[in-house]
Amino acid sequence: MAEAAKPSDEKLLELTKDHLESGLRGVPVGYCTTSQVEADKGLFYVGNPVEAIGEREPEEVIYLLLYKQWPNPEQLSGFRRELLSRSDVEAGVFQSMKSLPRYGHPMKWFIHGINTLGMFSQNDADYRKDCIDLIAKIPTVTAAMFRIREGWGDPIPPRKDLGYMENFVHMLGVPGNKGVDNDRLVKLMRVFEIAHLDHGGGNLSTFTGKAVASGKADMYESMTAAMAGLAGPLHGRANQECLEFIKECVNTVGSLHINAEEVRSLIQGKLDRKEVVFGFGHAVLRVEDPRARLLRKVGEEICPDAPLFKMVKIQAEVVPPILKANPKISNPYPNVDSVSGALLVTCGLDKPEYYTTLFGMSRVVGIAAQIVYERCEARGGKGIPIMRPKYYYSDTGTANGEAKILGSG
Ligand code: CMX
Repeated sequence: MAEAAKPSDEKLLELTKDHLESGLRGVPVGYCTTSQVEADKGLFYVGNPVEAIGEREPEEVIYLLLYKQWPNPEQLSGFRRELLSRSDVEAGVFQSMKSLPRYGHPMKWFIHGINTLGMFSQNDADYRKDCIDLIAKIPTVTAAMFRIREGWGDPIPPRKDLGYMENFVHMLGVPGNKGVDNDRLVKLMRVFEIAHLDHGGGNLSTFTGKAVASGKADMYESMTAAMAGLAGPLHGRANQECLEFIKECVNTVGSLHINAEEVRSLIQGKLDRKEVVFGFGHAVLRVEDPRARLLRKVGEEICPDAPLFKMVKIQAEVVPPILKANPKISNPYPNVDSVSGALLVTCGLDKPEYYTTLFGMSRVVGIAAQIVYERCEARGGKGIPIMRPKYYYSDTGTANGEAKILGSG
């Protein structure tokens, strides 16, 4: 078990003017009961290092995040039945998707799907019930979004004999003429799902979802807001940008004989031109993201010789020493997005603009679990109050000017 950060009753943080306009970096605001990110170790789900549990059944890990303990065999099969029994989605959700413009970004479709799902739910603001409903239905909605937007055909209903990710791949029904091997996609999606389920309490999408829920917006409204947060290029959409970057590197050095020396000079050139080296660095971690290792392990199983994956592996070796030479870069190591896109392409999901929706499909779980805690369990069950941070009035329009403090609003 990881050593959890336990705040004492002592003063937690001396707030200074430097904390203003810093995106709340390092400002403690609450508790997260599902996961924690440790700068020198990585991500833990309820105390379990994600790298050690990345190949378990996705439903087991979802159960762990929801109930804070591993399920026994009966609990696991009961939970699976529960998810399956709630996995069907009203036809009206799909009908509404059919009217959306194909050129709209998939994240906008995904957000629309969650919002519409909320309209078809009983809307009784029962966070616990809506949490399980949303987790059960989100693979159905995501798969239908792919099929309708890509023109692959009508949505495929869930099968009651398949596991959570097996069902997703079944409902996706990626057309066979792309040479897709579904077993490989299943293997990848099981680990991808687990790797993206949760990431502590303070990441933008999670924090946004909880903030919106604090006004007692229901689970679907809160999740819609959370996913809009995830859609930004500095947050969830980084996985789309990372694949574009790897493709560009392969196109530049050629796919036949990817040579470490050429990759090294390509990366150095990018840094010299002040360009971003995608797939490297992290806002919190100061070591390699263990999820990158986890996904590279899957890559060794499903596509060891694919040029994009070879580029991922060479970059993991040659990029950190180059980035380390720049003292302002806090973390020179690979992050989770350095790998995932290259693997998805080799399994037939070759359009990077969809990758954030796959991230979202998984992250819905952690955010929903955290919303349940904040709405139904925190403060002895009362829930945390509506969020209302303080802002100082400034007529200079800049933090560099002296803020006029007019009292609380
Ligand atoms: N390439 C180029 N410059 C980088 C860099 C990288 N991979 N990582 C950090 N830097 C730069 C930052 O842009 C920043 O520059 P300025 O001072 O000019 O603004 C400086 O180094 C210091 O940054 P930092 O303290 O190391 O990192 P931040 O917390 O500011 O940013 C992150 C973190 C992830 C946005 C940044 O490392 C980055 O842009 N990485 C590449 C994009 C990427 O892979 N994103 C996926 C993140 C995955 C995840 O969050 O899980």
